[in-house]
Amino acid sequence: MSYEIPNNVDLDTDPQLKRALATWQPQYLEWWREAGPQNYDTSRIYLRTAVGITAEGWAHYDYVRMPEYRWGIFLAPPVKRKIGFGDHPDEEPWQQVPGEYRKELRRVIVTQGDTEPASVEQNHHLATTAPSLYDLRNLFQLEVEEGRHLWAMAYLLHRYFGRDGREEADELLFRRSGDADHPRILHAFNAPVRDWVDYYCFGMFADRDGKYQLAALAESALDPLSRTTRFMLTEEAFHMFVGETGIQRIVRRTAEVMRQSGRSDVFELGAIPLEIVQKYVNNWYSESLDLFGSEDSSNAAAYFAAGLKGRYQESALATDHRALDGVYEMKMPGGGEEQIPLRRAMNALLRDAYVQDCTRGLKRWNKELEERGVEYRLALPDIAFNRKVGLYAGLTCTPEGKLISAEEYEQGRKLWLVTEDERARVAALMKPVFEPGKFAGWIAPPPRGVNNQPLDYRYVQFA
Ligand code: BYC
Ligand code: FE
Ligand code: FE
Repeated sequence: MSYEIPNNVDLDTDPQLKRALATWQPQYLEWWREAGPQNYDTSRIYLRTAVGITAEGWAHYDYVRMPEYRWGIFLAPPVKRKIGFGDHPDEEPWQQVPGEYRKELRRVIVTQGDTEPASVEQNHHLATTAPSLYDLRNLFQLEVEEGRHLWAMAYLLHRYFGRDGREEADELLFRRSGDADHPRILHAFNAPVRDWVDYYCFGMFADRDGKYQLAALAESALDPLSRTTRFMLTEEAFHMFVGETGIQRIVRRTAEVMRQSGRSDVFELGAIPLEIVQKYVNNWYSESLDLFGSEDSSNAAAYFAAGLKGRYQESALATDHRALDGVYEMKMPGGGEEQIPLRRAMNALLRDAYVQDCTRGLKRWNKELEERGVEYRLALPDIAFNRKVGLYAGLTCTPEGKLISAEEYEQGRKLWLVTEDERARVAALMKPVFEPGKFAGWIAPPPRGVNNQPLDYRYVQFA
């Protein structure tokens, strides 16, 4: 099976590229059939499809059957700009890949591209346990967009990297999340997403890393990379919305059940205790912090110097865009700090912007508790907690950031991270609810539906 590829990159004027993508497309569709959401081939799903980059082309809603979904290639419109930072400030952005940065650019694009299909694979089984048609529809929306993000990166590889680009694009369809022999590149994208609480946390924390990584690439000197990531960012906002409001609705529901029952162990009442939500947060927040790479990174310094990856909103910041002077002071648990030359600390700076953003989300969750007279508050663990990458990797400390012995940490793990027993209790609540307007007992309905449709709209029409 194949179809014409919707695009705004003049595919028709480049027959060679068109042929290469026409070879890749059936492999992509094969991958989607295998790894995409389960069992929904013949259902009609109310989706938004990017058919162009204008406001209209972008907000096109209709019922679609999965086999008829059309992924396309879209770049945000060109803007007048100069390379904003690094060793070549004020030069013209590149329309082609310079030979001297080819390897680095390929690596960054492959790393980004690898996360997109990985997340689809991680969510493969979730459609069978959706808590409502609204949530099921949002899951499909998110998945097709991650699929399109893969297209965005595969396009850059095919268009700008010749034969090894084509090979890398094939590899993107070959690796599999969690596969022992051919895993995805970054750790968080091999971690299992076992239930809808994982999924919402993933949207809140991992997709938010996506936002910051894409924003850093939107600053890139390579203009097509900048334009494609700018368009991806518009979709990323929805992914974070799904994650953040998903947890918010769980918290709201739990608070209501707690208030009505006067109990805090609400598992037996069909809701998810706040202590358990906190453990999922501990898991996914620490996992996502690892996605920024090491705080002290010569790779990050090289990317910055070359103009490949900037800081968050680099060009809008009134700052020294060369970043040759200055140090980043990194607090270590147990006292003391590491001094990192600024350019080597680009991963840490990007992560700091991310942490602030997460903190705002946590405030909104806690407001749900406050408004319902529940005293418990959710918190982000310390950035050193449970880390596998960077200067905090392997340190044993509490979620409050207090250094402890390895034995104490082993003891503490079951208090701070989700246990198998707790996962089983959450799994027992994950029963599908597919009646229009109805929601599973562990999650509150959202305040409004999709695209001004009512909550009891038939967002998915089963065959
Ligand atoms: N896991 O200097 P270092 C998204 C490796 S999410 C495993 O510390 P550097 C999305 C690294 O490869 C956004 N390995 O860091 C969200 C290197 O290996 P080598 C994804 C890791 O190079 C939800 C070594 O450690 N986008 O879009 O600055 C759903 C030392 O590296 C990890 C990007 O990531 C890790 N977590 O790398 C769907 C943007 N971290 O060379 C989608 C592209 C580091 O020593 N990627 N390593 O063998 C990059 O810009 C960079 O590669 C990194 C940081 C951000 C990953
Ligand atoms: Fe994505
Ligand atoms: Fe995303």
